Amino acid sequence: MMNEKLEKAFNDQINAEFYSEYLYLSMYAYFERINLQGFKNWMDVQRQEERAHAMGMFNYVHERGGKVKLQAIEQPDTEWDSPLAVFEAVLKHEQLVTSKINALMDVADEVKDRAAVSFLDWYLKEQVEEEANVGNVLKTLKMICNDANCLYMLDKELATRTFVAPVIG
Ligand code: OFO
Repeated sequence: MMNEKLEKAFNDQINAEFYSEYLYLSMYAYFERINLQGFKNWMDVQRQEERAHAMGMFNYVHERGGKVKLQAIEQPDTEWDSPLAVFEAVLKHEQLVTSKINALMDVADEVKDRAAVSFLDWYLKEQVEEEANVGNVLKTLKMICNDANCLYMLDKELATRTFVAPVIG
């Protein structure tokens, strides 16, 4: 059986991961509108990763005898001023998710669920990687955001990102 407080914290995080998928899908729609197909592809891969993160926790709660309670997903933003503004929002969002995973780990610690702490370790490492990846795109955008040619080159690079289903835990 899963501790009740921890179960609630996991359910909140499942919601946050589904919200992340929704947010990146909204960014995908933005890039479709402004016809940056590589950026759109990057968002598509990102949203698939978020779905995998949500389902990883979803399955884990069941595996531990807990109850998954899905919650309403908040409406994400739909408009941004530029690709740079999008990636600034992505970094801010990922930093928020990192703090949420840390808080979830604190609950697992508090109720002395070592197995959950060890499971969540994967998510923490994933956040470090995600923040670094987003930070790199952001750095490039900050250098080139006024140059259409460079934006085009970056779009080509982002078009090469592919989704690889993560092995969680
Ligand atoms: Fe689920 O890693 Fe981003 O938010």
